[in-house]
Amino acid sequence: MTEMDLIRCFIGLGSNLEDPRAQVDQALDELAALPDCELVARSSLYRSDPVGPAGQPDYINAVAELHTRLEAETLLDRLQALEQAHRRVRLEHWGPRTLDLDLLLYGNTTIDTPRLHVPHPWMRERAFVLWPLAEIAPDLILPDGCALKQCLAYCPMGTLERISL
Ligand code: ROI
Repeated sequence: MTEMDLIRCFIGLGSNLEDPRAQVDQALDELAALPDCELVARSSLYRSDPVGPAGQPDYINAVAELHTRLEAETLLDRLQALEQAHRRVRLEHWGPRTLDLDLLLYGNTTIDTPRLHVPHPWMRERAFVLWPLAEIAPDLILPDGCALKQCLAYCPMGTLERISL
């Protein structure tokens, strides 16, 4: 695999069920083991208040930088297979989950298909995505030319807490 073949991707990880720290740590190992992918960086773990229905447990979130030569839809298949392997249950929209793996960015590409929206449509509004992302890619420019640092200025850390690597 030559450097030129690789697309620089970022994956958002989140869990709030069944030992969320272990879910996210294990998922990072599983991302590192994906064929045709290289885990280049990972953020610390962050504790975040749930966005969505109240009364669900806090989340553990992180972001990983993955370089891949997989097509975006193929990478999505791999991510969904990992979610399934974590026995992800989806009882309600925006409800609690054992593992969420979101394809945040796929190189500098914008994708809008029925299955896949990249950049992730909500990422700019979510401190639990932007701050871990900035930890590993502070100088990132989004596909529309907006600097990540600029997004941070509009999305304060709030109650997001960096807990550990
Ligand atoms: N809230 C937080 N804090 N972290 C998440 O990863 C997360 N994921 C989701 C919803 C339910 C929107 N809320 C979240 O999908």
